[in-house]
Amino acid sequence: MQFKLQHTDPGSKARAAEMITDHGSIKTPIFMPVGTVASVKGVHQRELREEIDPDIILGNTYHLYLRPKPEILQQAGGLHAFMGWDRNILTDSGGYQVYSLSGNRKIREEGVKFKSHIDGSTHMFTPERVMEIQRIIGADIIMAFDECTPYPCDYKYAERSMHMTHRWLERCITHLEKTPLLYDYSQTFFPIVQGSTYKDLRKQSAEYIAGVGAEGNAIGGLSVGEPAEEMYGMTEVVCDILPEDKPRYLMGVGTPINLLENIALGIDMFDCVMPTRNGRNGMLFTAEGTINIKNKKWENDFSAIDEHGPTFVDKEYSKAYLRHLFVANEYLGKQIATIHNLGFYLWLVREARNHILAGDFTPWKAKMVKQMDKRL
Ligand code: PRF
Repeated sequence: MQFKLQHTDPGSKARAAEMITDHGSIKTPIFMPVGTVASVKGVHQRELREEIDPDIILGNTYHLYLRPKPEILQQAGGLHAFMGWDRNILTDSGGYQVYSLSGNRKIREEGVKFKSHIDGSTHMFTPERVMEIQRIIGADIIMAFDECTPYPCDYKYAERSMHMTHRWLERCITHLEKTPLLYDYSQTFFPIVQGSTYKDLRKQSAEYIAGVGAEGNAIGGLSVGEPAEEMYGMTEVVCDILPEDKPRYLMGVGTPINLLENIALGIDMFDCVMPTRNGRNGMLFTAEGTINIKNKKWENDFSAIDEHGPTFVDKEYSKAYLRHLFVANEYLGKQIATIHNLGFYLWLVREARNHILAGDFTPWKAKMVKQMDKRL
């Protein structure tokens, strides 16, 4: 993978860059739509490609391992071929999904024993197994197996967990080197910084991760319930240590405002279920603020969903119509809201990139944060 830094913002640490893999170019900052089970929920690949237009999407090792299972993905020729997506894919390692299973898993040095959320069957993820599965899934960017600590987390636990994540990282790297590529394109491996909300642990972890010399680096364990200011504090400490000439990925973040604040601190890549999940619940993100489309106030508002929005749904449908679809619980409502939200998130990071390149990211960000903070 190549990483070309194109411009750094004079008023902040924001950067515009380009990543190039065997599945094409990724212009950063980027938001990766979440396609957990080989589908960005409710969105056709054609709509994704032509309307939302992301250079990369995300899949989840945990879910794909349980269903359709690695064997089927290997027979299909990997996830790209299986789902009909010829641009980039990143897979998360399962470190976070397993953490979300709380009552149904046991974390040990060897790995994590967990119960499937589908049928209750017992499985074991080790760093080695997770590398093998990610080879089979065949994403362009694959993630280290880590432990995401909860919030709040006591210092001793956070410290021990961070060291285990570092030991797991060594096992991931050793095993990955022994596990051949299965398809005719390469894969790039990203390690993950942990350390909860403790600055000294974050520093230690970032130094350790930087020392590994990977082609890109990620920050985990944030956006798990801590106040936004605390998240920004951790991102800042870590970004100052992670190498400047490699992409930085902040996992599972966040709101549109979180994206802009973290871009300003030097983050290049994001993913989050918020635009898709909240969209299915009737929450729309716009440049002027958030909308709860189920609210009665939209009942007879025949204006476009988002006059300035980038996708066809924004202009073709009215707020009153979309509200009706939600009230009537029609599938189409969820589909329209999802396309709108993803279109908005991708527009936002493209705009951020344009303003970084133009040199006026900082004043633009201040204006946007103020606007997007509103509830309409
Ligand atoms: N680790 C992994 N994936 C993640 C996280 C993490 O800590 C987070 C935390 N917000 C989201 N996704 N592997």
